[in-house]
Amino acid sequence: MPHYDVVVAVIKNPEGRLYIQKRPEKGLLGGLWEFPGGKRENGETLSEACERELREELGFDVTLGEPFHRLSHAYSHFRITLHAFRGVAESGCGGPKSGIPSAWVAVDELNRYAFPRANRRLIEYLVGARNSLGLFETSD
Ligand code: DGT
Repeated sequence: MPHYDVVVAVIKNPEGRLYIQKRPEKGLLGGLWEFPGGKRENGETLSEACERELREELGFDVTLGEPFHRLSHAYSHFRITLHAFRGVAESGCGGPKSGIPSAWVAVDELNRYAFPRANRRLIEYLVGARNSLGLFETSD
């Protein structure tokens, strides 16, 4: 079974909200929300891959930080290791380069969005670690 290293960025803005975007309706995991990122290509380090994916996907600048969480997940035809990096958007609430929907959400709102199965443990981690990660809770 093939194995891929997948890098994603958990990007926060000055309000402590996180950037998510919607995968295209057609294709693998269509219509689910995700953190921006993708598969590492041959010859890239994980952070190089993450920088590239963000350049390809996002219409705003991100300062990429360290990987802070890693997990493995098996789909029916392949396995992934998901590496989550911290990212900081220095200003405002930018969006994707393409026209796909996106949102800036508080960490406690993440569970209102349907994510790929592999993200469940990452989101649980984010909710549990929100204070140490400097993420804010919503007041509603
Ligand atoms: P490609 O070249 O069409 O295979 O696509 P890539 O490398 O741009 O990226 P993508 O997003 O299709 O592949 C990432 C894999 O990881 C895919 O099997 C879905 C899975 N995955 C699970 N959770 C996430 C997430 O939060 N973000 C991203 N980007 N992928 C996720």
